Amino acid sequence: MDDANYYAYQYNEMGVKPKKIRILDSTLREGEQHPGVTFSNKQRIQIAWMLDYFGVDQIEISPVVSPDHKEATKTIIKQGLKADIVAHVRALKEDVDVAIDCDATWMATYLGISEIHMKDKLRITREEALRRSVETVEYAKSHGLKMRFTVEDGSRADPEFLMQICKAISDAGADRISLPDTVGIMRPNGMYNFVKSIRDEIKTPLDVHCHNDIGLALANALAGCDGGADQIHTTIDGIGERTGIPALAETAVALTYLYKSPNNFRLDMLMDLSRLIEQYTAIVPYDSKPIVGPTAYKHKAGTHLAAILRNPAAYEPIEPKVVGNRRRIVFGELAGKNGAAYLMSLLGLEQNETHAKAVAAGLKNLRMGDLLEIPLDDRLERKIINDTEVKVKTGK
Ligand code: HCA
Ligand code: CU
Repeated sequence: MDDANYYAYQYNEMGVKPKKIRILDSTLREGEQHPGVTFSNKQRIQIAWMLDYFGVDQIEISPVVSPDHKEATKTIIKQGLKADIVAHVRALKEDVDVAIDCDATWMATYLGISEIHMKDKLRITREEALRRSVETVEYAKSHGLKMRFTVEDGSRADPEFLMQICKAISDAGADRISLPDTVGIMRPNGMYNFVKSIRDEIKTPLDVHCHNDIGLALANALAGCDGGADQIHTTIDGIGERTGIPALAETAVALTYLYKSPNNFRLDMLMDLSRLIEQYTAIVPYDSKPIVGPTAYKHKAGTHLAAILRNPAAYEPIEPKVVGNRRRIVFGELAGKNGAAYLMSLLGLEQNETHAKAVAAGLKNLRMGDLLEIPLDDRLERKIINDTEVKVKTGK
């Protein structure tokens, strides 16, 4: 671990014991619910292989959406991947039958349990919701399936009813319970309290599924894990209904570096996974997207360039190559004397303090914004750092 981060990590670790937090990736289920996203079966299979190689613990796919999806689910299950393949279906016997027909060993089923979901969406009473939940779990368990039950819209459900349902499905043998913040309404402390309230009463392992409607999905999911959950739902690039759920890249990096969770993720695949989705969906990650966005490792201001040239950790939390990204520096109005000297050394020009200052002033006076962007590799960096150091320092 980088020394530069030492004190920050000390604050982070205060009172938070490292524990293993798993990832369920739902690119093939929640991700396909993103407007405009639909994969071919070949693409679904490739995504599953790559997610498995990356090291996620579970991969979720819905076999009930279309015959195509059912086919993809069957084929992916047959691949014998390390990750569990979780067939995601509604809380209905006929849907459980589809999972069984796919030869699933793991399935997940969901039922809305907030008043608005029961009254206006499903048109069922609490009693019916409770009965349907228990019956579905019992039915799946009687067929030897491992199963997760999702109390959909759980963060907006009456806490007493939520507890009653969770106890009932847990007693019926559910292997995991997913506590979702379906409309992304929680703040981190709220998510902590929500999960903790269930954790204190029920032993069943808990998932958190947090939507990003207000931009708090990952923060909430992590707070939920502090509250007792041990599995976070993600998708590649965070795609999903509306504004989606936590991005795999941010979640995996946060778990590895900030939470010290022992996962063995192949973090250097993160850029490639993002590119794969870009290629299959034409959804380009926005510029400043953490970890995989085009500017995640670009440095621009003169003061930043000067520091980056001596030690990149001055303005980077983790090295770009760790996540498959690349460091770039941007030359333009803000490049300053050090940036200019760097640029001159790249062009093979002789540099000294006066020339470097003149070039910096020239870049500023052009008023053309960013003129040039250069990707760096270790060798180039070392060479230029040394040259720039010597020449700018001595000013000769
Ligand atoms: C859905 C709802 C869901 C389920 C989450 C889960 C949600 O679109 O089917 O199964 O853990 O956000 O509540 O995605
Ligand atoms: Cu969701």
